[in-house]
Amino acid sequence: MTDLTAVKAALRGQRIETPSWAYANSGTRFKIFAVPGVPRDSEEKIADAATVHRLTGVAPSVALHIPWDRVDDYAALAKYAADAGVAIGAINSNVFQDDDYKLGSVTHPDPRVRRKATDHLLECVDIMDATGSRDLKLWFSDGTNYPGQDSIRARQDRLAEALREVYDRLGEDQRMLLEYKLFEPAFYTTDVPDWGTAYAHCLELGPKAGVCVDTGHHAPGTNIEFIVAFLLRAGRLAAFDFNSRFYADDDLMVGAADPFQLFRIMYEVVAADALRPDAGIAFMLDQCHNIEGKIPAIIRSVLNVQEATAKALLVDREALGEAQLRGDVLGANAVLMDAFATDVRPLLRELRTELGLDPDPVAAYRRSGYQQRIEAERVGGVQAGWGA
Ligand code: PSV
Ligand code: MN
Repeated sequence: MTDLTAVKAALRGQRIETPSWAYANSGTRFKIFAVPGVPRDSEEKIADAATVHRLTGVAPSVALHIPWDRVDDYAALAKYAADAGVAIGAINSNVFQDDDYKLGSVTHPDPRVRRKATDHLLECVDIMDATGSRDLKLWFSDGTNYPGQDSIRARQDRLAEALREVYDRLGEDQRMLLEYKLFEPAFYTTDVPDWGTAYAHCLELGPKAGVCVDTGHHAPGTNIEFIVAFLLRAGRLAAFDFNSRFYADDDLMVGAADPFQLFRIMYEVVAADALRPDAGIAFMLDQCHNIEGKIPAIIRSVLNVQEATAKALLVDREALGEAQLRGDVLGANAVLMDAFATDVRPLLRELRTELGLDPDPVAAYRRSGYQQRIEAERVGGVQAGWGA
């Protein structure tokens, strides 16, 4: 039997970080649709993130992306966020949008470009010092498009050298999250293509380096929960970038494409007792809302993670363990599926009411008038965008 009070306590302590860029305009390489009310600067993105936290109660931090969130005074931005009710979370570096990075950033054959890219990563650590952020998230688009284009091995050496320099610059309580991605924009080799490569570099670097699992960055059919279980056992799972994919890196709302996969991932987290914030896993969203309302989509995503987590917490682990030991294949599977099939929405509504929140955060957002207000107020200026 699962203890419902313990399930609720775990859900109350859950923390999900939202990304500043998800509030901004985004799109595909074909078209970016401008949406009324979209933030024009980092403060407006933070205000939207604070709204999501106010309505959900479990999204108390917002990740920044540099240079999309470049400001003159980061301490002031952190103060603005704190006053709005959220903290600045991970600082995401960006070494993929400068003309110099056509052939790579930290793995570029030219040392001048490598220096420039590494300097940007070091600048991100300076920003973390000012915002009080714990995590530096690194994603490299580096790779090659054609066999023979560059030395695969030399690029690994260059990557290791840059990572070492940045790692050594980290403060005592700061961490490096190394994200991997199978392909895109590089179509032949990618320098950090998979969790194994990220894990090997983290091991070489030291305990402040951990892997970030972006759920959209795998080949179709990859068993992501296996990766999660392995990295948790090794103590090197540091973060998630949650989103959904049907085909490639679609960046759709988490839980939209495959809620069962999200449940299986969250079950591994729960089974490792890694849901607690002090377990050190950053649960972040990394999504783009190209055609749907951005703020309600982010609220929906937070609720989807909560629902998957509630189901994972409901797994009767004692019964599961017994069935596993008996070699009862169908019995063990049934225990897991029973939890997945449970409608946890009443439980979550009850929890929100206990927390003084509206039981239906999406409906509460629609009723709040916030969307109408930002559409009326945010006129003039340039809307923020993925790449702005
Ligand atoms: C790359 O596809 C990625 O997942 C990285 O996390 C980037 O920083 C982010 O997307 C930007 O949306
Ligand atoms: Mn990501």
